[in-house]
This record gives sequence, C-alpha cells and structure tokens, in this order.
Amino acid sequence: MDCLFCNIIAGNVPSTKIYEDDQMYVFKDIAPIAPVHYLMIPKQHISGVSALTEENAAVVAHIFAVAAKLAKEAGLDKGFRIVTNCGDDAGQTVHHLHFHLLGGKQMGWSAE
Ligand code: IU
Repeated sequence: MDCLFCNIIAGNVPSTKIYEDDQMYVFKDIAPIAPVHYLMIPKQHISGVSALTEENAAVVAHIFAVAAKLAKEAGLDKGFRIVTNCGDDAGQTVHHLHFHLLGGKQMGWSAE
C-alpha cells in the first residue's frame, strides 16, 4: 500500500484519531494551520475530487454530516471552513480524497 492515508486508516502509520466509522476516518493534521485542523477522509481510496462519481455521493454527504457534528463538538460555534485541494494548482499533496476542517480563529480568504 503506497497511499499514506490508506496506511493511516489501516493503523500502519500513527495518527491522532478524532472519529471513525465504517465509511470514514478523521484525524488531526500533522501541520495544523488553525487551532482546529482535522482531515476527514473516506475509507475507500478515491484520489481526489476529480475522481468522484455519482457512486461516491453518499460517502461525501456522510462526511459533511459528520463534519457538522464534529465542528459542534469542537465548540466551533463562531464558524468553520471545509476545504479540499484538487490537483497541482490547488496544492494537493496527498492523493487520497480529504476534506480539511478548519476553525478556532478568524480566517481570511485568498487564493494565494
Ligand atoms: P493537501 O490538501 O493535499 O495539501 O493536504 C494534505 C495534508 O496532509 C496537509 O495539511 C498535511 O499537513 C497533512 N499531512 C498529515 O497530516 N500527515 C502526514 O503524514 C502528511 C501530511 I506527509
């Protein structure tokens, strides 16, 4: 298995787990850019948003429903952001679909 996030799901690479169920896994980003910075990933290997099909709709919807719950549990009452980078121009570095859940600070907005 050469996918880092598949190895994290399998427990071959350590991570700080926040949440897990049969469809998805959530852990703390190793290099956080906000006080709360989780990575939410499907257990199924999907390389990124550009590889999504209608067949993946349920797991993506599930990830977002869990995100709302985790944001509430983390106390992000003032707001939060969900980001996914897709491809080189966006700076995607790990080619396993992941959604960043960011919060706990006032965030700016830029495509820099
Ligand atoms: P990106 O959207 O593909 O750039 O996000 C990948 C994230 O994975 C990035 O925020 C890294 O800090 C994070 N990460 C990690 O949590 N653990 C790791 O071992 C590696 C990257 I490599």
